[in-house]
Amino acid sequence: MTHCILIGAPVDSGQQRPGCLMGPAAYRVARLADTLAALGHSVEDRGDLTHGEIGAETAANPAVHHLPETLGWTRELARAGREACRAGMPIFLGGDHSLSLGSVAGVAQHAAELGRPLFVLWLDAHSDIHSVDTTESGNLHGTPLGYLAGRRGFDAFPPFPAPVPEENICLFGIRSVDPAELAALRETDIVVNDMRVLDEFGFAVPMRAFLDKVRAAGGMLHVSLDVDFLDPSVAPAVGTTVPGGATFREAHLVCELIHESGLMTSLDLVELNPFLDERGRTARMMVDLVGSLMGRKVFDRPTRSG
Ligand code: 6HN
Ligand code: MN
Ligand code: MN
Ligand code: MN
Repeated sequence: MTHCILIGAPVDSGQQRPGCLMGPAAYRVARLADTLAALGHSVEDRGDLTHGEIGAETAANPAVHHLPETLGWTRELARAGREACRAGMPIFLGGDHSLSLGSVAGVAQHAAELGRPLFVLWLDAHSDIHSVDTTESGNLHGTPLGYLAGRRGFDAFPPFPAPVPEENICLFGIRSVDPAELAALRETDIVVNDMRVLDEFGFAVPMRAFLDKVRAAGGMLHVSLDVDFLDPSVAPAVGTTVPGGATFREAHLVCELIHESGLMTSLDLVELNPFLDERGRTARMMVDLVGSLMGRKVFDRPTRSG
């Protein structure tokens, strides 16, 4: 049994299409807490955060927008995330993906305090490895992986508390990468499981390989689940749909494998835009995936932990 701590993060400053701020409410309406409780977990809903006081920071890159607001969210999420890690498993309810600038900062700080290595699994259509300097859209939801890996180009941000080593980061499901991101990825040892790889080997083999690595290192595992990891046919409620994503079963299998590993210690649910949904089906799909991540299964199967 896990103590699940829900942290609402109605962040929408990281992109320009209104609606992500309704995400936390949609997860609650889709009965996230009941789903977790039915699996035997305790649930504590800490409500929604705000971005707190904001300054007047500016970026050299003229495309960048809403920098002070995003910095405000980053500070608040890092604080709340670190605090929640001490009490249980934080589940961050987004909000656009810029929330991971803060959520992972809090989680990384906590892991460093425990002296344990942190691993990050990025389930996404995109690689999100821009910096404030390289983003062309100016949408800071395209930057969190660059920040948490400790890359350059984040002068406006607080230094990332304990950068995640490149080889501890795994991209899974990607199929849309900007030129500057491709150049960045080529410089790194980040594990890139793009759709080309997953088409050839399936989802289970590369996922198990990564989970085995986390286990062998005694690591903590942060999972960042972007709605657009899923194919738009099963998850239309996202502003950045890309065809060719994970099917219903592929996504559940990934979540089931993560559960069976017993390794996940924190989770982001990001990019849900309920204004784009069809009768709540994407919100329900995401809640069902959390069910699989937290132990829902058809038949008993041993869970490995540690
Ligand atoms: N996401 N690479 C594009 C950009 O605008 O920088 C898309 C970013 C998508 C962000 O997946 O959270
Ligand atoms: Mn505001
Ligand atoms: Mn993303
Ligand atoms: Mn994405």
